Amino acid sequence: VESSIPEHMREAWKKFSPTGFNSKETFQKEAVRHIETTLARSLYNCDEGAAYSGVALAFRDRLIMDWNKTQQRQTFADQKRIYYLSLEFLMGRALDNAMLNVGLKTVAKDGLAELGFRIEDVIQQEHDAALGNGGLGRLAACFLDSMASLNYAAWGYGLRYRYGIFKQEIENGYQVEIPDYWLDSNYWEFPRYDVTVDIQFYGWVNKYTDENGKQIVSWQDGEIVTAVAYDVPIPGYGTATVNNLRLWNSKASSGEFDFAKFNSGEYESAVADEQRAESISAVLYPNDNMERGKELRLKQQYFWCAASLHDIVRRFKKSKRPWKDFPDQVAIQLNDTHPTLAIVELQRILIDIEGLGWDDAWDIVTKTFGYTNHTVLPEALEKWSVPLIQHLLPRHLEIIYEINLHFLQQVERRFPKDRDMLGRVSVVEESQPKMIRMAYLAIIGSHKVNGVAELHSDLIKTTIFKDFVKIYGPDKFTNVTNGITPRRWLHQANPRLSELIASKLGSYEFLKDLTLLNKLEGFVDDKEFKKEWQEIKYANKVRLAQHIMAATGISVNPKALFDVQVKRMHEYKRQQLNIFGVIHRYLAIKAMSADERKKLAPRVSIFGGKAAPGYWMAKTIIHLINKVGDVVNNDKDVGDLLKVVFIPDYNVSKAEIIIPASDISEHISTAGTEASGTSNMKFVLNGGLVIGTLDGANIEITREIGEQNVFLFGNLSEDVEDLRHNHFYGNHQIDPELVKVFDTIKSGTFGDAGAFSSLVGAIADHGDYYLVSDDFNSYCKTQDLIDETYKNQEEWISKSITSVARMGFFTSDRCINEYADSIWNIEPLQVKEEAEVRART
Ligand code: GLS
Repeated sequence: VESSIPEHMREAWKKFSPTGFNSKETFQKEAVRHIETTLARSLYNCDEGAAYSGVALAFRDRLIMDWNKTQQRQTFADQKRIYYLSLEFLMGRALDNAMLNVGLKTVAKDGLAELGFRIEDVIQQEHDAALGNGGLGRLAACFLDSMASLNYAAWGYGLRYRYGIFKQEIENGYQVEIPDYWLDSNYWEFPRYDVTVDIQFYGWVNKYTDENGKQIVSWQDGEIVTAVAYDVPIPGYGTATVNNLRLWNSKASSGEFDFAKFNSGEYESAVADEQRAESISAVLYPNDNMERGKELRLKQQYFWCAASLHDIVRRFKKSKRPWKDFPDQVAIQLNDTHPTLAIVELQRILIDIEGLGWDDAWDIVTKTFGYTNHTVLPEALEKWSVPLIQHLLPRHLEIIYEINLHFLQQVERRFPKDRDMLGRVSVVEESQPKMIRMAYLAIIGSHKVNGVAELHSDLIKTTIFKDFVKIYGPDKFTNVTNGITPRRWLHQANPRLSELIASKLGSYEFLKDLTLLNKLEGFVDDKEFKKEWQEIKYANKVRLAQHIMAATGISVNPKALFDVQVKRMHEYKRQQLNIFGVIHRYLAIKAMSADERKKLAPRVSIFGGKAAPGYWMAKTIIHLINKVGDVVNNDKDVGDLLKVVFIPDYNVSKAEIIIPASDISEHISTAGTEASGTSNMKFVLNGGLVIGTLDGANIEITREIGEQNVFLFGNLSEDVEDLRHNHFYGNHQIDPELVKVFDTIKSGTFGDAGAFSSLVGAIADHGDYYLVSDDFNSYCKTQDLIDETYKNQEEWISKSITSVARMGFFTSDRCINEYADSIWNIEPLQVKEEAEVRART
């Protein structure tokens, strides 16, 4: 690796290269030094926040040393790299993860105790990095963790939003959104003011022939916004690899353009330009599984794609290789269609700037990209209007048309008799206005397309992308079932369970190879082990009960069965089915004799999740949950038999408290709608059982852990179409028990019935698109079975242990290896310091 410092002058440098702490004393020294100098605080005004800062800075120093080395090693090795492009990275907190991966948490714990602080309290000071909506963003975060842990040379590329997903408060039962300004005291990012890319918008396309007769295309004028890189270190577990997540921040370009304005006295308009530029990376769009088609969103997408592409190309060009080698050095994975413009941008760079011919360029492009689809919901499939693209990105629109032309010609040659096919698969939808179908563009520009669970990958091949399977053949389409990182979702969230498992398995090796969990099956009949297992679940429930009390003022009994549904609020996820089931239970309890009540297992129904601010129906469901809670929780006659809790502001760090405390969690989407789901995996890995439909990854979880360990219910995805048809033609009777629930709501038991009329009406009068009434009966019966099963705690714990033992498949390490093998064609980079890192505790 080159250096500007002459060889003979490197001695002093090497002598003073920092080494970071490695013992309790040196940790204390570093933390105190940071508190007193970096933060200018002292013994007399060091609160938990300042203690957090000192510890974060001390660990950060250690991390950076490995980070620098990793980057040098990867540059030196000059091998293929993975670039993971995602508009969302739902990282959560970083310190605990850094401690685990640096491997000096015990040292920090003891060191902090002597300084007067509890490590748990210090860790909780950190603000979540919440640059994502839900599963899609959290998946990206788990993937970064796995890529680093497996020593892949990988970069994440995203946007540095000033505001992450909003904070949710509940007022009078309604969701209220509060902006999430998260950047104060964020020690985990490094601005790289010297790494910038100028990004162009608007303008026009100039075409002419130069003196050599060559056709020149140039995109001229318009507006320039500068992208500034902010780097976030991503440490791997049990290895010295620390990868990089590069987030782009937008700022006004400091080109002559602006100076001219300032100088000509247009101060105010220059300031306005500046604010407009900064607004590009200002805020995360708060929709999950829903696209709104806003111009600023398209600007975000192009800004981020273009900046990332130029960065990647710049790095490639340093290697001085010929362009045809690009796909051997670069694999770019598109996390959903949000980065599809990267395909167009690379083609533009290659033909307009680097002077390659169309076909050579296109060959490079398609070998470079892979596209992951994360949903089949029509409202989530991205389309952008042609006039909007024309205005914002005139050259890109031309290239899109040309890509489409080449593609349609190829289709026409293959299917000369199928005239309708051309209209169906065209990237341009012939609507008013015309729309660009981003998913089609992503398929055409990639060499592999994958879904995120088996059922989902089958569905995309037989429904939304059916024609493309005909055109390209089935091999272009593949499945990589999602996974989760066991470091965060077992070890960090549930340290006692992780420790118990390690004590039985002899080491923490299972955190690197999750299939080792299968050895736990040997202990399902071990009385002592089962007791400890149960005690840990109970302790986790006590911790959650404390959180519920602090957050909502509701007192819940940790001995009750905790039934949890936490995820984004969405009609397809059917929180309404759950709350109707709760109302049904409430009515049943009210009608029970004292004897019957004694036999019933007390239950706490726990909900959490954000609704997109513009999604009225989802907000209505939150409102109903809270209103039902108000009535049920204050009904003395019901007491502990039933409590209903809505935990506000569900996020990654709350998930870490909630998930280990569940007895049952709900994954009850209409079959065929939830592409995968990933919290289902987290709950089972933490010893909770699940109630679920045969949807997404529930199917594979069931296959792995055994049908006897899952509470399945409801209709199958292959029957959904017929069932919807029945509703449409009025051949459907609503279950009488559900009618009673509706009558109770309509009678005003939970407050103004008018507030819920659209929710009830959607099911009773408007076709019940999500088939709540079709699955209600089966859902309630399955809930009764859960009550019965829970009474036999011996059996319940056995199911819990067996399930955990069989969850090895769902680690994101397995996913990443599958992507590396079947899509990226890349091998890990060996790291020799690995053993040393793994020896640290
Ligand atoms: C999602 C799906 O809805 C989830 O089922 C899936 O687990 C996740 C990650 O693949 O992607 N798609 C989406 O738009 N948001 C999601 O969470």
